[in-house]
Amino acid sequence: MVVNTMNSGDGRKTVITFGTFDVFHVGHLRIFERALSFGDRLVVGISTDALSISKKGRPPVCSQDERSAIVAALRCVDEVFWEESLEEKAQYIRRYNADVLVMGDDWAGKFDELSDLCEVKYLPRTPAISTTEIIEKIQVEF
Ligand code: C2G
Repeated sequence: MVVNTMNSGDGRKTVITFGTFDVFHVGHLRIFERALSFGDRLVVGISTDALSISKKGRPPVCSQDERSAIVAALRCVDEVFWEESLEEKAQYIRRYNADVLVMGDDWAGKFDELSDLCEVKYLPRTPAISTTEIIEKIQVEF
């Protein structure tokens, strides 16, 4: 079900997305740019270090404060907040009056149940770049 009313009340369409964004790379930037194309403002949930460890089984290279400082400084990002749990998306969507949730297609189908709250979109990942690949490359070549 597509919700086509603006949740933010000021006529601006709010897009929300989430991630760890560790060792920030062009794949992260491209998902922000594409996400923003579905609305007027972009709000980003930055996974805390604790959540990132539970998601990825290792601590992020960059601390939550460093990762959020980088994302918050981007022109295409209007606001950042801490994502403390994968199960609290409905609360975050309501808190930020989000009209659209955008995630990479590695999460395809995982958040469909939220489509009664907002539009849910999965976008193709940017090929041939990932934080894991960057870390492996540095470990091998440097
Ligand atoms: N991404 C992408 N292309 C890449 C790498 C990442 O489009 N080459 C997207 C991912 O699909 C995701 C976002 O960038 O939507 C952030 O990726 P990660 O930092 O790896 O975050 P992730 O572990 O997917 O966290 O609640 C959801 C989670 O917090 C998402």
